[in-house]
Amino acid sequence: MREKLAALQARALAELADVGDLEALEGWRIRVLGSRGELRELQRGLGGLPPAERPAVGQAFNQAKNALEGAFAERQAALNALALERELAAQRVDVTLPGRPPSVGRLHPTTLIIKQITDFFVSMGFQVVEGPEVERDLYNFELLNIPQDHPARDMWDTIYVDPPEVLLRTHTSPMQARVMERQQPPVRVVVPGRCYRYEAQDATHEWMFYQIEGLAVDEGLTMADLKGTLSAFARRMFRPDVRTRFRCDYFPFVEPGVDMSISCHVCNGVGCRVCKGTGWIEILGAGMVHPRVLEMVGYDPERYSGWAFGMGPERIAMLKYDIPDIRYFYVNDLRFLEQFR
Ligand code: FA5
Repeated sequence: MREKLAALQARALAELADVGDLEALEGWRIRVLGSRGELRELQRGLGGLPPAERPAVGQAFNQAKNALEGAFAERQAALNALALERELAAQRVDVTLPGRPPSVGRLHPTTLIIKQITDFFVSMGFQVVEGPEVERDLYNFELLNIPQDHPARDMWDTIYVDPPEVLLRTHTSPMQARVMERQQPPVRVVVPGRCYRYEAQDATHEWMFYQIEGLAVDEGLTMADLKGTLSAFARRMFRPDVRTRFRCDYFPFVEPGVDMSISCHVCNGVGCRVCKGTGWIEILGAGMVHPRVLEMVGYDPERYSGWAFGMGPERIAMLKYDIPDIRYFYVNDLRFLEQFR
């Protein structure tokens, strides 16, 4: 029995020395030290020995078991260290690689252009105010001198939320009445915000777009203030030598009403594809606030006069940055958006 035990121990230790990985080591443990392993098998023979020999042989078994377990633990520690070393080598970080820059957010081109436009008017003493996109017919039409059944309502293809009173504002002009009814002149505000129209999309029309409204009311304001301020705006926004042209236009809430064009930035007024051969590009609608509008908010039109304008910032950005299609603004294509900061 002792010889068998010594032989088992010697063979098992030799095998252990050859074990090369943790999986093989576990196999060795089960085969040699497991509950049905070789050592246990041999130990079962103890019962057949004369009682006098049993204690000494039993002790020899314990020594062999301790020696094998000790050798196993040592080998296991060595193999664990080896495995860790291999893993670290495989996952080595190359500290010389260039870092990955964190992606930084940027302003949307509409936000950028609105900021540029409102910054100009703020520098001229205007305040920036905002108003509701879901609006009442009263403010979107009635108080702007566009009564029910007035044919001018056809100028705005309206999306109704709860007809006939609640709608999505078709322009930012409703804020004219909202501002005037809560303050006395002098008034100088610009109102950027989203507008909605039930219309087909094309390269220059969206069903959701922004407008910036402007309104100035005080004693003694004239068309000269309107022209001077808006021409200064055009020079700041486009080029110092840009020319402006005002022509008659109709909006029920202004009298007289005008549209303002700027000299074409591509051909400088000579006539080209961009300005359709006219040399001019229309950028906004404006006019002197209609006396009826002043009256309806409780201002005395004999004492006060005002001027107002409305422009589309996307259309301004399209001109300024040579963007061929308004639909690029709201499809969230990063290739487009990443060009602005
Ligand atoms: C108006 O909406 C008037 N409220 C402007 C105004 C205000 C006139 C104050 C007088 C006094 P109009 O419908 O022309 O006017 O729109 C003004 C600007 O909004 C246009 O010049 C254009 O730049 C922009 N706009 C209008 N419809 C769209 C659309 N579907 N998509 C993109 N921009 C648009």
